[in-house]
Amino acid sequence: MWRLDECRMSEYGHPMPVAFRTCPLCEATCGLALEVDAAAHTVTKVRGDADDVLSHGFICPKGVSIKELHDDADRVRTPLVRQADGSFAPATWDEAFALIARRLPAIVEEHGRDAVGAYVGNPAAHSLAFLLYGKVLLKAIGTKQIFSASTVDQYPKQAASALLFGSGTTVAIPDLDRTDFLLCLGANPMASNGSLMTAPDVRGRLRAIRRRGGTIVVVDPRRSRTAREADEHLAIRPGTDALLLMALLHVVFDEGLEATPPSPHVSDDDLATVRALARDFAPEAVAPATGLDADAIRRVARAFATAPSAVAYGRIGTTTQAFGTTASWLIDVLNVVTGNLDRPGGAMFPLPAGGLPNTKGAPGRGRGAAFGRWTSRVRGLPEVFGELPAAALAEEIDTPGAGRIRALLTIAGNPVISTPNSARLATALDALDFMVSVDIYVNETTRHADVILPAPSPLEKAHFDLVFQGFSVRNHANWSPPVLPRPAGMPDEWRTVLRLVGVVTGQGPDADVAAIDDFVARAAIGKEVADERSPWHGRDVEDVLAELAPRTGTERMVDLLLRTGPYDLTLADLEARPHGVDLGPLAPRLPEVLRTPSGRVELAPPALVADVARLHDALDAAADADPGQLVLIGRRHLRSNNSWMHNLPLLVRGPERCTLHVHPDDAARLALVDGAPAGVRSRVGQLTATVEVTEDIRPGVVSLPHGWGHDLDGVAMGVARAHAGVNSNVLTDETAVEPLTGTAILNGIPVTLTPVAAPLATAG
Ligand SMILES: Nc1nc2c(c(=O)[nH]1)N[C@H]1C(S)=C(S)[C@@H](COP(=O)(O)OP(=O)(O)OC[C@H]3O[C@@H](n4cnc5c(=O)[nH]c(N)nc54)[C@H](O)[C@@H]3O)O[C@H]1N2
Ligand SMILES: Nc1nc2c(c(=O)[nH]1)N[C@H]1C(S)=C(S)[C@@H](COP(=O)(O)OP(=O)(O)OC[C@H]3O[C@@H](n4cnc5c(=O)[nH]c(N)nc54)[C@H](O)[C@@H]3O)O[C@H]1N2
Ligand code: SF4
Ligand SMILES: [Mo]
Repeated sequence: MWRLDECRMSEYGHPMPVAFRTCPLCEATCGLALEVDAAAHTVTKVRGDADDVLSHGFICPKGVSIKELHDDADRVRTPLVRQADGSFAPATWDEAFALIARRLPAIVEEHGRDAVGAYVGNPAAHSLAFLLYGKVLLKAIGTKQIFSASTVDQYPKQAASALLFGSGTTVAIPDLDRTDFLLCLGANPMASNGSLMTAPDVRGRLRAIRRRGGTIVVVDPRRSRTAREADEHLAIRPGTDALLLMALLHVVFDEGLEATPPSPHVSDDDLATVRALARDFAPEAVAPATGLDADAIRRVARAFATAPSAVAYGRIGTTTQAFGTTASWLIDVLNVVTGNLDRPGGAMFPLPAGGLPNTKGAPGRGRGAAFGRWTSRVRGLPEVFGELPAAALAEEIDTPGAGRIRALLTIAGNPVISTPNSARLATALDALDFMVSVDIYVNETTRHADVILPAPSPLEKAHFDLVFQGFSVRNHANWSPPVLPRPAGMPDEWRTVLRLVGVVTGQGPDADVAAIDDFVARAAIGKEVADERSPWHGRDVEDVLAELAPRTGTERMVDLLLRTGPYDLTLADLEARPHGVDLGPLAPRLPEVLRTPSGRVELAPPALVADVARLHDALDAAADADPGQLVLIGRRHLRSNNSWMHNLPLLVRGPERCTLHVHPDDAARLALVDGAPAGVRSRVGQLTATVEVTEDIRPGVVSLPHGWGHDLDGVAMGVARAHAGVNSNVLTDETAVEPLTGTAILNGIPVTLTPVAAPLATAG
């Protein structure tokens, strides 16, 4: 099934076919060149694809490890079904689906649709099966109990973007390759390879900024690898970015540095509102709370506002914190007020080939965003983008009453490691009547399942990064056919999703997947033919369906999206271009990109303006804060990927990565020793971590990466168990959520540290 795109001679002198495909492992979407050994059903070598239109040969160690992932003997290859003794036994697909069809509909029948919960994890955002059919499945289940990794991640940014621009996928992306000034808050793209900013080879792109005379300022409590690439590093106190941003705006307004007019797409009233809001946040006023020097804030504000172009960009450190949505909003307010929204070198809107909500419907105006259309059963937390907060998943399972979750479906997610108060969630999962996981490992979460349905390896699946092409620093499109055929009996992942649709819609375990797929395609075509702006407007649904034949499944859906998308492209066009199609630098899209009711950038959304009261409280609270209180933040390492790639020897070798960073002053004060264990305790839990004393962290702050803690009973990942580490989410607090989106506060957790020689009292 591989294509002979190119042929190399192997070191033994026989020809080796090379296949090209996009790496699905992170948002950078690098092009890989893979030497294929079809006979052995594997690849022999992984390189960067020098001709890839976006990544130009860049690759990171995770991309190289795709071979180990494919070969990993612990990767699940057949359905697993829990036995009476609690162990898993392999089953056929028919047996697994027969069991699901027996159990799941019965629970719905007895307890209603909301008795079934679903949690969708991060890899689903890179998987065509879930991107194209996940909504169909969730709708078919008909439950409000939908959770995902997005509420431990980026929803604050998407919510702020939806309020400003009218849709949650209308995110303004830093125009990294043309900017003269990058203000990077709470992101470490040198390790993460960029997020909500698809930009392979971040290091090259950052260095190019400085080479062309530009400036980089990084705001982070840690001197991260990105901070080391910067001209200036502001070691902020965790959770206070919104205060800093207010102070930057204060200086811009106070010193008359705003662009005039900043944008024809912003109303004078909204501008006046944000100007008035910033008045109380002079640099001197926020200095104590942020821990930053007022002069430094003034200097950065002036430099940002007077640079030929500039862009503020924030990620995890600004979203999974107490002011996530407000900080995300203020980042864009700073971009707008300084004239940097929608201009080259500023924050711009991509135009992806597969389209987004901002390429559909009437350009320039829309219904805007609505949140809180329903609330969670136990805590009354608001719905956001059709989901409830992941921080509320455990209580929705373990709190009795009507509407309690009794059955759970996890899809490419590991919430036991990734969401706050992991211990509570792990216990709750055991209280379920039934659990199904679509996943490739028996890990901390899936070990609780009754049935695990595996997916093909990434090399056995087609790939098209539908979402992240829409967050890219350059417009491009790249289609990857499978590199290797699927093993006998292994269905494509989209077929598994649609077979689940069959079960939950009462069609039994053997529903006609092809018929469901046709139904979905017809519905999508039906929308296009009814849309007067679609190239298919007025056409006959069956004619269009025939035109797309013989493609089915994800291929047909991608072809459909391309043909109705903003460029004149078909899937066949992309199939002919294995290195992708470059669609040019980002171009201005205002006002066409907007879907707000006013047809403007709504710079002062009432919900966010109201949240400024909490910022005032934070200023007051800072004055009374206990200076000795340590707070915990997270971090990422280049050779790690959330919780699930620690079973790959290439990535875990070398020094221990799951260490607790502690500043020398704090270590001395608390008698903590580099390399020795320390007890860490929070409101919800405690663990023991290895201390790494480093000047790179701000005093008063400690940092532990997330995604570790693999030594739990039942985890069938040999390498990961041997490099278990500890789970930082044992410490994070499920009751601490950002109020606007319910996103978990994962940065800024109050903790106490003790040398481990002093034994800890039991249970926190
Ligand atoms: N404390 C703290 N917690 C955090 C974060 C933090 O910074 N600090 N970060 C948060 C963020 S940003 C995220 S995105 C979440 C991630 O949270 P999750 O998405 O819940 O966790 P992952 O570790 O990404 O787990 C991915 C799961 O998908 C499975 N998988 C991998 N590939 C495939 C596939 O092709 N098909 C299927 N079906 N399954 C597959 C893996 O085996 C694994 O079980 O964690 C969050 N948690
Ligand atoms: N190698 C690797 N790459 C990844 C992942 C991975 O696990 N490993 N995960 C992927 C995923 S799912 C995501 S969402 C992205 C995330 O991408 P990034 O957001 O770039 O992720 P991090 O590297 O965790 O960087 C967050 C930074 O925020 C800082 N920080 C913590 N609290 C605060 C705060 O209150 N204020 C400020 N200003 N900074 C703070 C931390 O010290 C850290 O350096 O990475 C993706 N890429
Ligand atoms: S940076 Fe991301 S996309 Fe690129 S090779 Fe590494 S994991 Fe894959
Ligand atoms: Mo994420």
